Amino acid sequence: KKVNVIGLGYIGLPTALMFASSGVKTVGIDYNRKLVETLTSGVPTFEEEGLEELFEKAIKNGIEFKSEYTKADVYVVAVPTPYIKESKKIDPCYVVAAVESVLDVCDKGSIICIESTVSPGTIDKFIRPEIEKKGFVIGKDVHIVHTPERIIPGNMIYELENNSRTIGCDDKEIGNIVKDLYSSFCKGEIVITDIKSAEMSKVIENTYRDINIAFANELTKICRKDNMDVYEIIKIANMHPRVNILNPGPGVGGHCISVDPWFLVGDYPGLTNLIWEARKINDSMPSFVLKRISDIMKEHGIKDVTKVGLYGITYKENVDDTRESPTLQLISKMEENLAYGIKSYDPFVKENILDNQYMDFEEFIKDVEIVVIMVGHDHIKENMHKLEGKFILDTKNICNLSNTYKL
Ligand code: SAJ
Repeated sequence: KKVNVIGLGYIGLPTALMFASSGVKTVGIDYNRKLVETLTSGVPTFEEEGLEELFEKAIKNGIEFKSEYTKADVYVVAVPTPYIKESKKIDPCYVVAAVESVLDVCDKGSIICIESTVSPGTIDKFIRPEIEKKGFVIGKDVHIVHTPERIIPGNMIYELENNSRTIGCDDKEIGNIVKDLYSSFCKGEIVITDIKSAEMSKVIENTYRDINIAFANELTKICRKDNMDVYEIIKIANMHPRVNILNPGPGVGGHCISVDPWFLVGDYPGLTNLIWEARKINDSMPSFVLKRISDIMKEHGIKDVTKVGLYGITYKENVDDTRESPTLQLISKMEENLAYGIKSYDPFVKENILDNQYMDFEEFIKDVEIVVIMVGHDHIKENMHKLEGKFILDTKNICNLSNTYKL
């Protein structure tokens, strides 16, 4: 089988490389010509454990990168699915555009796999009508399948190979063809279901995690009020055989967990109070951190916020993705309220995206009195001793130095 993977971002690229490395004839397609050029020149476009080795193998196996759609047996669509801020509903424009472009080139009987996360019912509401409008009969001229992914940035390559997967389809036979294709690299169990159940299960997986993080964050607020150590309390509670509370933190970032629950809120208003409340709690955490910073400044008579430095700009540890990151949310809150000049540094962020962002760790440390650990990169764990003598607000519970404040 020949596969085209459309959208070469955080999900599409490793997936395309995985297909190619496993011997599937693969073309990666992205409308961003510059990205295609970079990939064609043999350079991966983001940092991820094991990605370079996989890239080399895929190139040896003849993977191609293009901006134009080409003919294939199976098209895997992995483009972003943002949500509309006002209505909280999904904006399927990129998926729809990709499917339309596939229809312009594909042969009869081609299979289109939507790998992008979509809200339950999106394929029925937005994709099917688009295909039919173009005169195609679904199930005959073209087949539509949902193949949501579950890989976690930071451990993507391992999880691509080892996670179980879901295939949502109208027709079991087509489901089995897609299952065989993914089995070229996926060793996990592959379950076949209907399309809407596959859409729903993907979205609720991320919603489940969001709600559980919100619980940990709410506990943090409760414990802070009475000056109790939330980490100690969670550690003890988690000794119960059926309790597993997640880690509190400065907020929930990334393009998945902070976005997908909104799909449910948008589509099921009145039925999603818990989900909405969890989103609000997680979104309130950057302001909670800001309040902690201001308390610490007051305690030590520090008036100048340029003495404060945020360590970590990405949405989580050891990745270079800054989408929806708590640090960016915190800074935007400061700008709204205080127009402050808070400093920042991140070893993974090589471009200057913020005012007062440092490119050099040592200089950053030299210039600040309060360091706020926003992200637990391995880099800071290895350099923790360099924070000796500073006040530290540790939102990740990774620092043992004196003068450390917890969340
Ligand atoms: N976070 C906490 N406390 C925790 C765990 C995470 O505050 O205990 C924060 C992180 O710091 C980060 C955010 O939540 O800001 C999300 O990070 P994450 O590591 O939980 O998840 P993602 O967004 O990197 O990947 C998720 C995963 N989904 C689930 O674990 C249910 C991944 O498996 C999905 O494939 C991915 O979303 C996706 O693409 O949908």
